[in-house]
Amino acid sequence: SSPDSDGCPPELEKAGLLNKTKIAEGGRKLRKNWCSSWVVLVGNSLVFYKDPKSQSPSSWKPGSSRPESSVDLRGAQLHWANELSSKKNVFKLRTVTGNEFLLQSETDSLIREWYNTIKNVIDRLDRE
Ligand code: I3P
Repeated sequence: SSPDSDGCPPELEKAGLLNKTKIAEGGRKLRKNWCSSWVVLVGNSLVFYKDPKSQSPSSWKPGSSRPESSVDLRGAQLHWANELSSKKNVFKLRTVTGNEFLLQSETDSLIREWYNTIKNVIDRLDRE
């Protein structure tokens, strides 16, 4: 994203591999398609990249790979959503535009860290 008013690029808060599926687009329900995704939280956005492991080594260069999609966290809602999946450790992220994602990890501590970090960003933006 673009530099802030102080001229500094937004800080990278967190990055890692999570399982992801989009379940709604603009409020319209979608069929689940779980994929492993490289997720980066930077500034006010959650940015999704293809899992580098699913790409050929030659096609993936750090820094030059294009995001698949990105989510604006301003006004977003975050909820644990284990009832929405047969998988464990699932939370749902809903954007103001009505896009909904499920994110999941087999590792309890990891998913809790992601939940808390995203929640902190959403809460900070709510107070602005
Ligand atoms: C879906 C697939 C998903 C599953 C989903 C199934 O079937 O098995 O993994 O979600 O369950 O419908 P398909 O591949 O035929 O689309 P979970 O893994 O999150 O349970 P759901 O329809 O109950 O959401």
